[in-house]
Amino acid sequence: MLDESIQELEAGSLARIARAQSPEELEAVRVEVLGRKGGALAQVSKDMGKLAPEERARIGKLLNGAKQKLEDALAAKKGQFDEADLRARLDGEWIDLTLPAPGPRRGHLHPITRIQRELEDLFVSLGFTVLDGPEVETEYYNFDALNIPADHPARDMQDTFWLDGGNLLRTHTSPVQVRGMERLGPPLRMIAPGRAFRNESVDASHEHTFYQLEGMMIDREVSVAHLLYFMKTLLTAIFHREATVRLRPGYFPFVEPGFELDIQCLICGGAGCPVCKQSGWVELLPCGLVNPQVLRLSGIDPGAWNGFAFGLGLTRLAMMRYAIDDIRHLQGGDLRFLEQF
Ligand code: FA5
Repeated sequence: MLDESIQELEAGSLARIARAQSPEELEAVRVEVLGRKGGALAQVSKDMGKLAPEERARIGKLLNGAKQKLEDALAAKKGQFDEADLRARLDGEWIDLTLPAPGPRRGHLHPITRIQRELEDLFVSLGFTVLDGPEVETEYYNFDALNIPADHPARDMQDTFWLDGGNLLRTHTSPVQVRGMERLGPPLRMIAPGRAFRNESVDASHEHTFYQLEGMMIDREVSVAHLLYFMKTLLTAIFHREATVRLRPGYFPFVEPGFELDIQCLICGGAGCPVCKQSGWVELLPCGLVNPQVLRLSGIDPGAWNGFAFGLGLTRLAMMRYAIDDIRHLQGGDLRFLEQF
């Protein structure tokens, strides 16, 4: 009886070991058959006490033999699993050291920087110099030298971030005109791209920090025709087609006459949207002939020289060029937005 159950158990277990598909399955067989408590072989050996001594020795031998065979079979099978596992890892973790390394991720230029560089190239090709000026300005350069004295109502047109000590964050790029006139003198052809800051509430077309591109030309006989020629050249270069513009009288103390050059809103095609405040037109390019008083304040004789100046809204230009319907996207830092350019 006992002989038979031991042989059956051995043969059945060896077959299960051979069939096992995973180390976990193998371990389950081991516990079931060889487990010290409750294992099938342990159950069999319990009955040995009832046997006669010679019979007990014979069955004991048989049991030990079966146990040894099963342990050997388990170890061999486990070895197979370990080897397969190692092979899979070696395959998976193999590195080809001769492959070229992945290069660094390339960035790209911000849409405003792209337009700024295009305009710089254009104006340099027309004989203009690119100037830079400080973002923290004195009251003199931001206002007084531009014919906006302290009691002038035009100061209220641009809400100013004042700093401790009386300096300010420049409200426009026009102070660089003054620095250019002082440093280089006439004749002068200069542009000054850069940031401007205004303490005003932010909406779809207004930011507290935005980009302008200032331009100025001083020569012997500069006229409104020169001004219009350069403005049209500028807009055609940016939009690669003739943009629809309109010219209105505009008031700035530093130009006389002054104009507002508006562009028909390219977001809505002139039908009206939040960017153009439903008017169909976007203020883009205030300009005019330089007020003789501004020349005089910078030491230039208005009897001998005159000129034009303009203050292009570079951020708004980028919005028109790329059909961006909210100015806040441009400096929001959201990569999903920026990666489109
Ligand atoms: C000026 O800043 C004058 N310095 C421009 C100028 C220069 C006139 C030289 C004549 C001669 P204005 O405040 O209109 O003007 O601003 C110029 C342009 O900057 C606007 O047409 C607009 O495109 C842009 N701009 C003004 N405020 C904001 C703002 N908060 N957010 C974005 N763009 C703005």
